Amino acid sequence: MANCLLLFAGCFLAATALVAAADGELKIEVTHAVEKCSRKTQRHDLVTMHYVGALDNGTQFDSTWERNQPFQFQLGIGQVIKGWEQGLLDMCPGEKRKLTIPPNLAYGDKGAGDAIPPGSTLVFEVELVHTADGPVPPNVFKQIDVDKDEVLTHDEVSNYLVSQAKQHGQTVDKDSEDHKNVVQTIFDHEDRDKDGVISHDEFSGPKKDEL
Ligand SMILES: [Ca+2]
Ligand SMILES: [Ca+2]
Repeated sequence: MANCLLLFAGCFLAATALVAAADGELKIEVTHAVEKCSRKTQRHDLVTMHYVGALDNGTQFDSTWERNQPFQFQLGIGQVIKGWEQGLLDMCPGEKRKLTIPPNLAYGDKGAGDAIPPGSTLVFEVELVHTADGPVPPNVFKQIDVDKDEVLTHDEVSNYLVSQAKQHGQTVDKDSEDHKNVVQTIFDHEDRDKDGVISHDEFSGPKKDEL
């Protein structure tokens, strides 16, 4: 649920940049502390963890323990919900936390699939298994903004997605409804002021040249 199966940028844009209904605060409780470790989680780390996710009414929707397979992802590049990006930093392997994540830092007023209704507050019990250096992400904004005018148009985003798909050996028909929907979904999430372009400020993906 939290990971992104598609390999191009539109995936994380669509998955993470959700418009907030009302802003709530992330609550982080350390349920098992680990005092000393040689390395704590930081941005861009490749993180391996176990988690169980539930709605705030207690309904569980996912558990890596039950699947017996920890989840791996990279922190700080928009692969996961914001509550995770913020709530899993500075953590030692073995440490356990309980994260209570308001909808604006989770799946917002859209929800996710059947399991997570719109406006859900999510409760995750997480255990960090392992953390290691990850690759520094490219400046995706720059890659998309071909004409370098510091805003992303529909065409630029569309061309970028096509080229990314090509790199992964897939062909995308620019005129297909599916593709248009993907681009539109990105604009629905990213073009917050609805002026038809995505500004540098609005863009939620990687956009810095260095750390
Ligand atoms: Ca541009
Ligand atoms: Ca805009």
